[in-house]
Amino acid sequence: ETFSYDESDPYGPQNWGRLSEHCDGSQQSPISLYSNDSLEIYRRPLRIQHLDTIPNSLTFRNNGHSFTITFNYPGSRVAAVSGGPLKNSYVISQVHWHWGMNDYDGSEHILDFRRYSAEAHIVTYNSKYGSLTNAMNQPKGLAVLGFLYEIDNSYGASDIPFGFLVENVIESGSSYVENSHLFSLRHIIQSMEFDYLSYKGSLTTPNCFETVTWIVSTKPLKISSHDLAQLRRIKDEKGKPILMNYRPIQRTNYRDVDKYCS
Ligand code: SG4
Ligand code: ZN
Repeated sequence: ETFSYDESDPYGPQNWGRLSEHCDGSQQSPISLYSNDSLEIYRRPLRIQHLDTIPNSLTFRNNGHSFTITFNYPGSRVAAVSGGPLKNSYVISQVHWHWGMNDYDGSEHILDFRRYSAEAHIVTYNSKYGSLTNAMNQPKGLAVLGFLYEIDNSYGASDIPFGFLVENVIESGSSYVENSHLFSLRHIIQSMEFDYLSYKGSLTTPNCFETVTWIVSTKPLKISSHDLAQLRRIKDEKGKPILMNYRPIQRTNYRDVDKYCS
């Protein structure tokens, strides 16, 4: 059986614990974040190595739950993140998005009482584990960079042309490899000058492993209603469009959330 986001489904979010006990753990994600409530404030920017390396190829995939782009970097020049809260170098593996039924919900994290229109997750793994699969269930195995989106319908404001990107992966399980470069991480990480909040949490889908250092930018990106609507075209295993794919807010359980300024 596979999970769903439908509260009335036997494998909906409140029952993900049936699929993996980790989903009932005490350090789950997403949570509500507050940009001015942090105990610790650090002046330690993230560093991203080889951000402008052109991947050998990009793999676009619809896994039935989200739209994912996996980066295949030339071996010696993988894009990697370090600094900030990270004690090691984390290799950038893929990016995917979460969205909602309408323009005013869709993000997984809530920032200052506000749910944003969508959220991009750049998934990275600790280089000492060699691969995403190996790192996923290991201590400090993953770091996920989260970027929130707000609606901006003014001409040219939207950062990503989702229409082109999703075109060939509308059906669940479909994927295709692209060698030209119509998408780059620069669309999301526009500059290293962003403030962010960081806390210890989990993957937001089963198996919900509690191995993720979350790094959530407090500066929202822009998306147009039209581009956002393109994400709702992709279909789940039942052939129905995925209208929303964000997990409900989890208990913070007194975890620390630290603030980082660049
Ligand atoms: C989405 O379903 C992605 O498509 C998954 O990516 C991802 O799993 C999952 O979300 C959970 O990631 O940043 N939201 S999250 O916590 O990255 C992983 C793939 O399946 C392991 C490749
Ligand atoms: Zn995600």
